[in-house]
Amino acid sequence: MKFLRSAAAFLLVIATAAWVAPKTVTLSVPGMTCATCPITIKKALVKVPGVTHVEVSYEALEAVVTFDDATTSTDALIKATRDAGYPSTVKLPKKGERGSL
Ligand SMILES: [Cu+2]
Repeated sequence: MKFLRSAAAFLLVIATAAWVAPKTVTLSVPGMTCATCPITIKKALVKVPGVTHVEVSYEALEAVVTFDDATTSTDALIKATRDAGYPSTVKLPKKGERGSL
């Protein structure tokens, strides 16, 4: 019954993944000056353990980061961009926008 056991282990992994709710935060990164800046910032953010998705926009001067709340924190993300040379702050959603805190 080796198959059943690995199937059970697989289901457990799925259940654990569902238990940990991913969190998405938008960081304002005003220090971007050219089209390659977002690449540098994205590289720095994906290196942070727990980060699952990074979207950096040069036009909007912001980084949208999805991460595992239990593994990392917004502070760690801000530190990562700062260490890469781009200080950032949490962008609070405007009133009426989706995902308000
Ligand atoms: Cu640049």
